[in-house]
Amino acid sequence: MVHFTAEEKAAITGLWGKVNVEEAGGEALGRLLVVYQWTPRFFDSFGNLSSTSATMGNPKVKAHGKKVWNSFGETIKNLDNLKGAFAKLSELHSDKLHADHEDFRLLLIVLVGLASHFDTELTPVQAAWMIMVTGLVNMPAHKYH
Ligand code: HEG
Repeated sequence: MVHFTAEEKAAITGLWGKVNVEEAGGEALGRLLVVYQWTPRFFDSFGNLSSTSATMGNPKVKAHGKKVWNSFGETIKNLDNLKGAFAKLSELHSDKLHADHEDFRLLLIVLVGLASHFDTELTPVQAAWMIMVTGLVNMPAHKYH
């Protein structure tokens, strides 16, 4: 279990504070679905994901993206116990949804790209931070053998 110093925690929380969850959630999920073309199969119930514009404009994508990032933000409040904070979601994504843990990394990479887009002060170092933290998240990973 990784232990963060107070400074590291402040850096992570500060960085997350710059992410516009309202907009970035749907954008990031939309980009994941467009760019990584095996990912829409998880979202059969979301309706039309057949093109870039259909995916980016799909209200279910926007709503779900927001839900995902809100939940991620909640978890960032629990940096001392990431594993515990993700326990339930981990179960859902691995046991029920069978999401590939590589897809989490990809989702986070699109988010980091967006974070720079929304906040021009976000430096590459900060973005790297986000990847590192979120790399820990890899929710379902510990469930796979
Ligand atoms: Mg997941 C549902 C969070 C990555 C596929 N995801 C959910 C839910 C949350 C969540 C909070 C709702 C749970 C509920 O209703 O009880 N997801 C979440 C986070 C992250 C993530 C925090 C990454 C940081 N999800 C993720 C990835 C995939 C995926 C990478 C697949 C490529 N999630 C997925 C699906 C559902 C959820 C298919 C169910 C959607 C539905 O039908 O409502």
